[in-house]
Amino acid sequence: MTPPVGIIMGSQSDWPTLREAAEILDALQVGYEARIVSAHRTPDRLWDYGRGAVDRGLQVIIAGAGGAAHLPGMMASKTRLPVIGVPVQTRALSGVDSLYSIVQMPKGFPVATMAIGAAGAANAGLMAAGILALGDPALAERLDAWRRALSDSIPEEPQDD
Ligand code: RP5
Repeated sequence: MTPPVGIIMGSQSDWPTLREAAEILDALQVGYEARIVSAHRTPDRLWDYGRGAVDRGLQVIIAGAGGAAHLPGMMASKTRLPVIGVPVQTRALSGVDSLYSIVQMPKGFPVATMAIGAAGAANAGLMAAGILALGDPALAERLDAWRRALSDSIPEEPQDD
């Protein structure tokens, strides 16, 4: 059975970043699949994934890539499902290249672009959960509880080291 969230990434080297999204989804008991789908190295796989996404029952796609990061935008061109883009941090340009590649989509094909790196990937998981929670009251409650726990973990006063 197809889970609601597809996590796709351009390379195995992106997984340590995208795993942050997976861990959030695990914590919120949201099902996902993780796949390597490269815009440049496996374009046919990208096409097939995008073409079949709706019919397979996916509801949200998280797409992470680094450098010339065309994966999220190309996926948005192939499916009407919401695509959440995660710019992976790169060595050469620190992920600014990834961010610019993902965020500057032309009118008509949006990608919801997160922050660079691990925080962006975690937020992609939360964004996907928030979208799914619109039609899933039990998930909405779990997401509210997750947010309350985060707030409760923040001390009111700073501590000395
Ligand atoms: C992109 O190229 C991937 O998303 C990755 O972030 C970057 C480098 O890939 P590898 O050379 O590590 O496979 O397509």
